[in-house]
Amino acid sequence: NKDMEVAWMKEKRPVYMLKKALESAPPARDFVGALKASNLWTGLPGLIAEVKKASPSRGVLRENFDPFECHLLQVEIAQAYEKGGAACLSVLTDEKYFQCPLLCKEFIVDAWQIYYARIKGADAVLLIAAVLPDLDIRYMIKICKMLGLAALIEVHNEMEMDRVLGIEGVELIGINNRDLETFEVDISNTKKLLEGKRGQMILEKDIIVVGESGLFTPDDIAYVQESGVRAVLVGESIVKKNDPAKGITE
Ligand code: IGP
Repeated sequence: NKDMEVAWMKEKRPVYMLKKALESAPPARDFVGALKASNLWTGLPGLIAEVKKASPSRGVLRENFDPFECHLLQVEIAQAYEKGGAACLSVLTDEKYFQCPLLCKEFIVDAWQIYYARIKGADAVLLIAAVLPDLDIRYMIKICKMLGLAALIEVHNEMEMDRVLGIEGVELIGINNRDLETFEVDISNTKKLLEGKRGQMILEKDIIVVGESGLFTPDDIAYVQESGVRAVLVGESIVKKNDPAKGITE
């Protein structure tokens, strides 16, 4: 994504300067706590509502949307999500406009990005097992803990789940229904993985599991909830609605 590259590259400060700036920043908000509270109050999975302009598999989802040069529409959609009862938001990290805790939805490949995300107001980051070796995940979780950020560790298959189970300090696991290599979506992936031995171990550990991608209807939500997820990450189906707040309650 070219927009994304440009945004990251504009920031030139090294880690020690970002650390210094963070000394006077307000603490990150409790991302996991917000999901748990929402799940408890509503009896439904806590919603992480995602704002995105386009996806590589689905193309442009909304026109007039430039999150970096003109983020007004992003702000509007996100505020509508908040009104609609989202527990958290998933955004391209930028500015501090929102009430709900924010997930920085980027491909994190370097620890520097985590500091940068925190500077930009993120309360959680996404760490994708498919792109990060275990050692990096361990190290990045430590940095997140230090900064008060939640780490959403994303897996797509048994093998990645097995790797993540061996890592200390994981409290939030996302199961992506979308295969990032083929873009194929299958919402039974969440159920399949959670029914397996490793899935059961994760649920017993009181790790919050987030069902990710390809969820469109209340039935889809109920379907993944039955297998034990306590939160969901939804983008396409709600970002496309004329009224995203209503999109959530529908
Ligand atoms: C949202 P959807 O199908 O509701 O728009 O999916 C979110 O799960 C998806 O954007 C996502 C993603 C990712 C995209 C989750 N993890 C990793 C790219 C890379």
